[in-house]
Amino acid sequence: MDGLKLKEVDEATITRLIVKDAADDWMGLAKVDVAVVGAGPSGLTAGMYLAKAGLKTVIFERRLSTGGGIGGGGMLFHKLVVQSPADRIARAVGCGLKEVGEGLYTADTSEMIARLTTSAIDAGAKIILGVSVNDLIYRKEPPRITGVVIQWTPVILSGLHVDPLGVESRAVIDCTGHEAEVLTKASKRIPELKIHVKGEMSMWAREAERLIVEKTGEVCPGLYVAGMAAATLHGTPRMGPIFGGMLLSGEKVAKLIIERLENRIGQDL
Ligand code: 48H
Repeated sequence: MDGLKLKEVDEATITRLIVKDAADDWMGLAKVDVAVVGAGPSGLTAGMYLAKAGLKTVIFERRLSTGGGIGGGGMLFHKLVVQSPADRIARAVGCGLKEVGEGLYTADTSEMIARLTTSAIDAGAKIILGVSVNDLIYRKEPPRITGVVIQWTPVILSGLHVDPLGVESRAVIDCTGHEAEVLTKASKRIPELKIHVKGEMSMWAREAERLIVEKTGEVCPGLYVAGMAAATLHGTPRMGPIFGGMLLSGEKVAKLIIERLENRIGQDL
């Protein structure tokens, strides 16, 4: 280490740099095109395609890491299964696949998390960790969702009452997985939306994968569902550690929103 010349920096400078740069980002994040809730496979895929299309996209993730349920693989074995045609998306993000049968592949969980995450970031999506979405912003006549209500996850865990902040968005996607947290909150707090969360059904991989893509879509104006949250909303089966449906669901919801927002350019929501 002889001769190593580290740039000298004091603590106050480090603090100012972090606070100023974060504040600059948050000024932009107060109003976005799309707020994605959850950085699991469906949320990261949706975020990537939305950002690629030029939409200002933020992904709020309540944990301090991305990937959601990918990391657990199948019962903690570090592999997951992807089937065609979702291998196209895995390849597009650069994830290595091992062909184990016709149209059937395995992948390492760590690589899938890393590739989906960097692809979303490279496309321009902003991923904010440690922030939970715990409510929605809505308007009446016609009833519609116009953003998300956010809070630091540690504040929620502490049980302290701290008023949250609102982020306006033209579309919100519930990609919160099994809990369908956003839709569950909306079903209780905005009854006029008539959202009924049925709860997911027991395992049937093939049917579940087909239905998850079919059920991905708009729930009410401004609010969309993708990934496992769609199974929870519509009462369709779970699939276990096969992830093609999650990638295709993320892609489908992004396409729907891109089409919808492009048709609405210049119109007030
Ligand atoms: C911010 C939140 C909030 C909140 C939750 O669980 P996920 O991986 O979800 P999907 O739908 O992208 O993928 C599902 C898949 O992982 C899975 O579980 C499968 C295939 N199961 C099959 C089976 O049979 O069990 O990711 C959701 C993410 C997580 O990272 C959460 O921490 C996060 O959303 N999240 N973030 N605000 N309110 N709620």
